Amino acid sequence: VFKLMDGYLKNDSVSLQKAILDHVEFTVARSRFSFDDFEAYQALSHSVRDRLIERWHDTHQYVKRKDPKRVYFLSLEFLMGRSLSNSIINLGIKDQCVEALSQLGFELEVLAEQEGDAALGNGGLARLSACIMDSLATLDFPAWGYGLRYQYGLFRQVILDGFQHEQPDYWLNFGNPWEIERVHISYPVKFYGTVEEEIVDGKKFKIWVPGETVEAVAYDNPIPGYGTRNTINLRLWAAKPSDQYDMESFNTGDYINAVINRQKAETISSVLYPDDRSYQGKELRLKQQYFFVSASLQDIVRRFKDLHTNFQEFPDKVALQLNDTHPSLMIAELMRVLVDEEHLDWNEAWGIVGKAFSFTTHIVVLEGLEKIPVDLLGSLLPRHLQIIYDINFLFVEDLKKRFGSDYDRLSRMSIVEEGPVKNVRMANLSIVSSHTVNGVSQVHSQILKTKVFKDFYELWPEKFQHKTNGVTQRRWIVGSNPGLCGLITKWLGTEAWIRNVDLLLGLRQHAANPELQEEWRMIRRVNKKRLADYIEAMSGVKVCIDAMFDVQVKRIHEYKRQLLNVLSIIHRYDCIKNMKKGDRRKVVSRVCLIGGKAAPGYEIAKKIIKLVHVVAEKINNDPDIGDLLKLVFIPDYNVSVAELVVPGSDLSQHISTAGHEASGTSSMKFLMNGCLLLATADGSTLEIIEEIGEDNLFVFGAKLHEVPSLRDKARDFEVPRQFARVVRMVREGYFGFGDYFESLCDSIEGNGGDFYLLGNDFMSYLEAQAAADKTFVDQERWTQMSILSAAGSGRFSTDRTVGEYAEKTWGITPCKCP
Ligand code: 26V
Repeated sequence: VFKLMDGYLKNDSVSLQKAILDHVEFTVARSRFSFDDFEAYQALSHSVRDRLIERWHDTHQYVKRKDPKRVYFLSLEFLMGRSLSNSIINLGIKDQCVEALSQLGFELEVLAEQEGDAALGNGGLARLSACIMDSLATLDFPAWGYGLRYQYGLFRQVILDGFQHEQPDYWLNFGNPWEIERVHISYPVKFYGTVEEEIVDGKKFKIWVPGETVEAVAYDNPIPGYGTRNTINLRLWAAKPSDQYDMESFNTGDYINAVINRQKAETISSVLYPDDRSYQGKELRLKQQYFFVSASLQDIVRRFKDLHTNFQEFPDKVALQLNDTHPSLMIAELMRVLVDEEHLDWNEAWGIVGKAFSFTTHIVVLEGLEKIPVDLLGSLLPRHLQIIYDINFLFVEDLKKRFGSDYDRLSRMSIVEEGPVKNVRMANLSIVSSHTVNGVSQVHSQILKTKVFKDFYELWPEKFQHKTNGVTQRRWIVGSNPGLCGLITKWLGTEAWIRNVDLLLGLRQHAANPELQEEWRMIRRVNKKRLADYIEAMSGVKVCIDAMFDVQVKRIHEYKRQLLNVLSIIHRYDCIKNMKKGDRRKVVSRVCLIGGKAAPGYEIAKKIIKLVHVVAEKINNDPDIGDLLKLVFIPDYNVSVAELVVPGSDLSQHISTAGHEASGTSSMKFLMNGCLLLATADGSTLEIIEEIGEDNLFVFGAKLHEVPSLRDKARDFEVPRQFARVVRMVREGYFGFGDYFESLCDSIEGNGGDFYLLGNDFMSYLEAQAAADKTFVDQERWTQMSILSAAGSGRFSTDRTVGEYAEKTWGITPCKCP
């Protein structure tokens, strides 16, 4: 219907308008003379989707014909957020869409708001996956993403009386125009059963006789590149009952219950695990991981076999990137396929595995590493457990040759952890089986080599690489801050920075220019106004946009120290209260915003959320304080809330105890948007300091090398009286709920010591805060720092990250669709 003579859909506003109206009538099934915002959103999305599909097809055909080496980005989590605006921007059809809609009486921005977030992930690791997909597409790399299509994404956070409650995120309720259901692309995934032997041509082979089969069905999500036709695929798997699933129940004659039982198969992909700190050895989680791994590998092997017969060529055509250890069962699965099904001998298969996999870790502390109880693995995947044991046996034999009877070392490095409960250490498996291992910031990669994976580094120094994370400027400037985007383009005289972000450096030379500064402030003010309106709508708190918007938004964790932030806000409040009236005029007004989700079982994190609310209640209703200080908790922080918050912030906080944040990526988004950072010398902040210079942000706190000795001394450390005072206020119920916060206060003052060193960093934190206040008064200086921040943010684009992975880890080159 839509195709014109040249075979492609047209992107002018008239064609788009016709497409929208046709979709209103034939897809949404409404009258083209009367439809509401949501229906218009649906119709527009389908019009955009059609255009995505064209390019996605072309990309596939072209890449298939060229058959270059491809990278498969394997991740259990993707935090994609909304797709409409991003797709329109990357397709380069924004102006046309705006025009087409305006003649129909609609606004693009309003329609975009109709879309719910795709929140198939927890935090940093998952948003990184999404940014990486955008860069892979934009840089024309032959790449695929693989993930799970959870029916329930990350829980929705609802605040009742200041407490977090979790509600289901049934995001598919109103349909999802961005996915393509591929009913014909499905694979059986097997569980349980036994391992037997079979003889083929006189040779013995192990054969897994599984007990249960579930079907994995593909849902494809086109990911368009910017300024290119290349549109890659994010393939997400959903579980469905297979024809064989639970046939026994049918044979017993209980038809209704048998049908109901079949739905159990679907639970595998039903819900995302929301705790991003602890692995609890739950069977469902393990099933999810293997379900993902098995389906993805069958798909990858099928694609390989379409054009190749010799598995020795596999690593020349396939790079398998493990996003943390979550997909690392694929190592055992590839061995199983090669040895048991393809009948390669073990060493050949092992050589192929070792050339195919690369592994990125996103954790800093040993305790954060994933372990799977041997019993659980043995019952769910008996053959895989054997394979892992065999890999380990050969590995430990090698170690013995090298390190003799250094049994401590052998037991630390072993893939199998002995003890009352035996576990498989997934990171050890991943390191042993991959050709490269990398951390996500310079300091993180260093910590891996010297601490977390020290033994492995000593064994294989050449395996250890480093890749600093990034974020995509397409979503985080062009999409979320169109005002700044236009201004940057104007001053650089080109839009080229959207694909080549190093060009942002060109802003440096104008940083002191009053004309740019004025325009820069204007844009930032508009963004602040938008954020202020949102704050008021959601919390009822009116905030003044002349105040400094001071923001900390991220998952709530003790190590991220939201508590330190709250304590300093209490201190600020206390100071203002105790000031003479006349002195209050000198106070720099602040609007403090804190947002983020706590894992449902994380008691302390939940108490921090409650504390923010009680402190906010007191401060915001204190007539002595007025506009000098406001505190607001932003509920249900997610990607689309971030798109609103980031451009409207003046100061953003990244204040983890040194050595605890592997990288941190939200700081990079704030930096790109010209928000100043208040930060500790941790994770990627160290590189940000290197790039923009110490003078252009506010750094404080203990340094990495000081942390261990400070911890040793923590018990004897005499905390500053200002710190003791604010903690006492909380403990003694100044804000109400006294008892309730007892354990929270104990976590920083009790016998366990102040593990995250809040007391220790408090004074230098207050100094950094004071420096921020002082600078804010000097708006010229502030604006200059703001411009220099954005100018120096180029290094923190995933375009750079992905380019480095492609060259140094995956060995792939661009394959640009003409
Ligand atoms: C663990 C678990 C355990 C149980 C199931 C669900 C789940 C999901 C995630 C995790 C590990 C989370 C690790 C993570 O998100 N790390 C963050 O990765 C960012 C990207 O590299 C980095 O910027 C952050 O510093 C790091 O904390």
